[in-house]
Amino acid sequence: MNASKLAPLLRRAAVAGSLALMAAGAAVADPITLAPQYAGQYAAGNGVDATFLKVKDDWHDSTVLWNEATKTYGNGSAIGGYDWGTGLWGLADWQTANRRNPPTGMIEGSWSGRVGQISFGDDKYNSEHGGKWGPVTVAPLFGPGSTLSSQDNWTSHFGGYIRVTEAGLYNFSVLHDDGFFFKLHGGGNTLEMSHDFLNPRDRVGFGSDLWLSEGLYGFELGAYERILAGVVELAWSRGDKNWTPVPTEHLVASVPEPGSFALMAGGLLLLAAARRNRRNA
Ligand SMILES: [Ca+2]
Ligand SMILES: [Ca+2]
Repeated sequence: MNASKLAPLLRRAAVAGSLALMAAGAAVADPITLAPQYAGQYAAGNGVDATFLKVKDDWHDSTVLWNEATKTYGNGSAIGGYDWGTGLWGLADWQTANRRNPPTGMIEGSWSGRVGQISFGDDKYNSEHGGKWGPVTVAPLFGPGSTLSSQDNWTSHFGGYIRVTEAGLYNFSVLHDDGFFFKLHGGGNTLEMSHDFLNPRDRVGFGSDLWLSEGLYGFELGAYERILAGVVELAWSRGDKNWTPVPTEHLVASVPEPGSFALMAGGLLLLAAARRNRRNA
């Protein structure tokens, strides 16, 4: 088998991750049972924490590998070494941008905050592909008043918990352009799927449905787009491949702790004291 035939197979394996490998050979994959990280009924969430980064379009230090002879990703030499190799090309570059201290000169702008359902993109996605794949919210980076140089070369990062209130079959998918990784934590296990490098936009889900029960499941989602249209959307289905974005009330930023109300009340008291001081000043 030559490299060009092998590459799509490898890519498919990477997309579906270990789940597809476990299901190989089975006509219909059995559901995978995943216990929650925190069992029980939890109050509705108000979204999760997110960070969006705008990488400079002329950033020229990609460590994604490219084989010029076979025209394939994943081996060869770093794309940042080629004249044409500016911007983001894959998960390795996502990791570089999202380091605690990204390289000087890489990041042009950023936005961090709480978001509701995870369904974001750029103007080009909405105008050219929103009709087919569904319209999304324009990423906060590119909101009104944005002075960024373009809506290309941007990353997103979301983390928190998915709140399940009814036991049953579920699956998760990520609509992406150009790439992503998704991790789901429960019962001491982590399920992961990813789509590295540059890809035509697509929605990718786990190869098997998951049997989930009431509670909170930790998750992390990272995505990036290089040029033209960009999108990231986390959706779920109830065992029927009927995808809808995970609703905001099922996205929880942090596990409620006993005594959190007392902490909040303490915070309010401090705020009140600060206001009083200001008035006296
Ligand atoms: Ca774009
Ligand atoms: Ca794109």
